[in-house]
Amino acid sequence: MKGGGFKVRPTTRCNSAIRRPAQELAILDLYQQTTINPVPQLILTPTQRSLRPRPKTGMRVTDQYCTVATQDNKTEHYLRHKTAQGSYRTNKQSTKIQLETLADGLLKKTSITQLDTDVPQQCEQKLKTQPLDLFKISRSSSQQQVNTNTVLHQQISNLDRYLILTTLGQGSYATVKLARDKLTEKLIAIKIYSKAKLCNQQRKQQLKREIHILKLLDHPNIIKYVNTIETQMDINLIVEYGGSKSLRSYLKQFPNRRLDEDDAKLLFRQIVKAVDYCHSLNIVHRDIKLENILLKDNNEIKLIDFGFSVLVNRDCKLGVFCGTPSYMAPELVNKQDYFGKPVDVWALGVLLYVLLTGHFPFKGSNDSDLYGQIKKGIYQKVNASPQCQKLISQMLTIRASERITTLRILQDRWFNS
Ligand code: PIT
Repeated sequence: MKGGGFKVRPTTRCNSAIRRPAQELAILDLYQQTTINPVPQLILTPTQRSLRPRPKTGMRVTDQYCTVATQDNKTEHYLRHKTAQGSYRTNKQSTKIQLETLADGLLKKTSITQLDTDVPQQCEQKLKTQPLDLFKISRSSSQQQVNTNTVLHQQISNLDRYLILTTLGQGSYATVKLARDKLTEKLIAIKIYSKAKLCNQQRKQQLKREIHILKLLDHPNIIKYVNTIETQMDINLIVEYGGSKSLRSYLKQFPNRRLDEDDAKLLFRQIVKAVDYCHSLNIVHRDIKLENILLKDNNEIKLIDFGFSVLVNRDCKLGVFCGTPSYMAPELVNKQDYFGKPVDVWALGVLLYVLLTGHFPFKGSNDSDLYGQIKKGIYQKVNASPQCQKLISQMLTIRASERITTLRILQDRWFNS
């Protein structure tokens, strides 16, 4: 690991070669059913962009596009312009839009032509009453059941809306960039997955799952999903900006890279609340670690990276061996099928231990050594209050069925003191 101190690189692993039980396959299939129509993304290639109406002097074209169902069951298309004065003008387009379904279910806009005419009063009225960022893509025109007087708004997902500022992080599959939303002026983070690296079906499926799960989450300590934009080369996952500092980099500024008990508790509480929220939705993160927790200057934490997260069924075990070795629970390193939630709780135990000591509870000079230590479950005592030590031991309990749950952690004495 960069910066030394830790014996084993806490990099994420996922071994799909390991048996995946039928149950997990069934869960994947279920996702596919619930995400048959992922929010369609309308993407313009450079050539198509040149076909977009040129803004008239003093006008700025926004990324706003809307489809209106008319009385006679036809569909009309409008493009919304923002004037220099900040008001909106909407022009009718004689738009021919072909939506092409890409292999991964996203939709791509392949042609657009334009003719300016007036907009029906009713449409203009609706456009005026809704703030721009409430507009959401609805359905692809090919799937649309056109109802009389229905207004379906579509936002042309265009990366031009964002001004890339800097790189926040670089991983093997993706790069995270900091950007500014030109419309809202807000900072956002864009995780850019290169399509070239998403070559196998499993990686694509994983990304789909990540996006699907992110969309379900709404918690103050979990990064919020904003949008997904597909371009020719990349899939851009846009999330709120949660700061540029991970808990790992935060710890580096302290002597021995550790916090005192009260400071650790303040952060740990927020992390447990985020994980408990996920578990209440039957979502298991599967890669809880210092690097996946962002910390803002106001000490607010945000859990990130749902790349290995999965929706679980209470009675079904999982079989995909993934996570980061130093944080892996014994049932994972034993390569047994496992229930997801206890695996997150074990990682929480490792995390609290690291916050308080500056080192991992289980170490080894290689993975196999490390796994041996994890299986034994013996770790050096933490220099903390007995209540805190007790909670750590309840999280680092070898038998998953006897391990404390997040719900119980929320009720714990040390946690609430
Ligand atoms: C930031 C700053 C940063 C990384 C991120 C956000 C990443 C966020 C993220 C990544 C995921 C995911 C959800 C959120 O599923 O350095 O503000 O893979």
